[in-house]
Order: sequence, then C-alpha cells, then structure tokens
Amino acid sequence: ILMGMRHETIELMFDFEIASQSGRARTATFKTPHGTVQTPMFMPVGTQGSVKGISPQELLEIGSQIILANTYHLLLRPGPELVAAHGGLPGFTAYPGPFLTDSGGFQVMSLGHMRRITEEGVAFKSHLDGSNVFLTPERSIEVQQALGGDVIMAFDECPPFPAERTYIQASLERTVRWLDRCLRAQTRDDQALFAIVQGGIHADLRQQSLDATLPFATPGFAIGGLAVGEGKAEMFGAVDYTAARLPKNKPRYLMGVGHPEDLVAGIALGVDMFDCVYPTRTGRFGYALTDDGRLNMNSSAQRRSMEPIDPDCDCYACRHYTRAYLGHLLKAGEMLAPRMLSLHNLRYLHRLVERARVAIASGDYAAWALAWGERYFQSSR
Ligand code: PRF
Ligand code: ZN
Repeated sequence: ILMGMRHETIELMFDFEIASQSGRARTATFKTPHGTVQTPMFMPVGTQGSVKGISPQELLEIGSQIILANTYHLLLRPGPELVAAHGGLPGFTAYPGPFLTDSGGFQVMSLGHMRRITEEGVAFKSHLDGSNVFLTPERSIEVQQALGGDVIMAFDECPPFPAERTYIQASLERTVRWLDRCLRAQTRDDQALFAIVQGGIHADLRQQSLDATLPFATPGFAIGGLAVGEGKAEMFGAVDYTAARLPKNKPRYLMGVGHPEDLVAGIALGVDMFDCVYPTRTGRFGYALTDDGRLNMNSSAQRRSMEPIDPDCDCYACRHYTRAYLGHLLKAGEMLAPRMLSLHNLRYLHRLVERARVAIASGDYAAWALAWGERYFQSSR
C-alpha cells in the first residue's frame, strides 16, 4: 500500500508534459522538486559533484538544467554522510537546480578492480585505496537517497562489448530483479527512480528487457548498455528499437551519449535526455565544438585567427576571446583555456538541443536535422 501511495505522489511531482511533436521527436517539460526542465536536454557530467572547471553560476548562465553526479565516486569519497550533512548535492555543491545520480553499477565495471558480480550485488576494490566495497541495489538506493538527486537510477549491469548473448541475457534478467529490489528499497517520495533497459545490440534481448521492465511503470526509462564500443549503426539500431517501445508519456534517457551528431539522431528517435563527458573532456584537450565540426584549437592556424570560436555562440569565451588568444593559453598551459573550451562546448550542446526544440515545435525536425548534418559533416577540419 505504501509503495502504491509513493508511486502516486512521485507521478504527480515528476509530471512530464509533451508540448510538441515532429515525427518521433518531441519537446516536453519535466517537473522535478528542484525545478522544471525542458526536453530534449543535455546533462553536463559532474562526477565528483563538480562539472570540471565550471562554477554553478556559469552552469546556470549557459542553460544547464540537470547535473549528473556519480554514486560510485561520491560513495568512495567523500562518503554519502558528508553530502547528506550539507542537505544533499544542492547544499554540498551550491548548484541549486536538479541533479541526477547514476547508480554506480556502470562505474564499478569501468573503474573498480577485482570485481565479482553475484545475485546479491557487486564486490570490488576501490580504485582510490584498494579497500573492499560491496554495492547492492539496496545500498545504491540508500546512497542515492543520501546524495539527494531529483532523479536516481536503478542499480543495473552494463555488460562489456562484445559479450556473449547468453551472458547479456542472464545479465538483463538480473538487472530486472535488481530493479525490483531498488524499488522496494526506496523510502523517499521526492526522487524519481528511473529503470534501465539493457539487452546489448540484440533486438530480441532488448524486447525481453522491455517486457520485464515496463510493468514496473517507473517515472522514466533509460536506455543503457550502449556507447560501449559497438558501431554507431548498431547503437542507433538498438536506440531505434528500444525508444519506439518505451511509453510515450514518460521521459527517455540515453545513458552516456553524446556527441553532437548523436544528440541530433537520438532526438529524431524520440530520446529526451542525454549525458556525456565528451564536451568537457574534449574541451580540456583543446577542442571546440561548432556547426562546422570540431576545431582543434591547438593547431597553429587557430593561433593566428582573430575570430571567436563561433560567431553564433553567446558563451563568455565567444563574446570576449579570439581563437588566437585561446590557442595561446593552451600552448602556455594556462588553466583558463580548458575552462573556457569546456564552457563553450557545454553551451554548444545546450544551444544544439535548444535549436532542436525550436525545430520540433515548428513541425519539421527532420529538415532541420538534415541541414545541420550537411554542414557539420561537410567540414574537413
Ligand atoms: N548503466 C548505467 N549507467 C550508464 C550506462 C549503463 O548502461 C551507460 C551505457 N553506456 C552509461 N552510463 N547505470
Ligand atoms: Zn562559445
């Protein structure tokens, strides 16, 4: 009975209203306790409770709406108690808007060592000090409740690529049993727990995962298990199949994706939420995202350019700096360069999804996406 009541409260608190549609693409507003957000959207990654080099004030200025943080990292350091003592992530980080926390399963597999998966959970050694840690669905939810994100993720397993079909199937079945345990462990009614659909790149396994996951009727659904080394055609085949079978009236989140072209394609398939370290990571390496492709700001050609990175961009870097200055900062190893390129790249992805929302509302998303792609891929930079 309590679980049923909580379900109703959460449904009301996390209202998802579709405003317009074009083909399978849609715009919507998604209500959360820390603010209402517009979808499709891109979520910056703040693994340690900080989007590397970018202040909360800057995040608000560039139009960030939800920040992603990681259970795995914050559990190992500084520990959920310290974050909870600050009133959760908004108090700890001074970012006042919504957070989404990932459950830890994926990060254990990519960062932890000597991990052992059993029905009970995942045992692993911390990548920080080698200590033994045991993460279970119940513990992941307990930690995510302490972190206080508005959206929390089910504890799942993302198999590596490639993996045996039989392994992917056993793994997706375990992920469903873990989802059931996550929902039973949840005691707060102000956090939306999203289920994660697995199944690799196989349509029949995606279908099995969907059949077992959809009855839980969680307030949102994620597409997991992709962008792990499969090709783009295989990835979008799985996104196409899965997104088409998710409920229309709930947000859909494609985990760990992506690149500008992945957002444009994912939105066409009906995806609402994306996250990726790409804009900040590639920015730290000296690359800038533009409609003409990715610019290498380390190149000597850029160090002569009196132009901004992107004349259409309204970020601080584009309003104030020439490419030549940013190139100089990079060459000199000044920390302002990675900061400004990260800021610009995040603004680029936020503007990209803003333009996608306008195109969807205008009714011809496909035409906009095609025109965008023609210019983006034509560049030889
Ligand atoms: N599961 C979780 N987090 C993730 C993924 C997943 O499958 C992915 C897939 N690339 C990224 N982040 N819990
Ligand atoms: Zn810019």
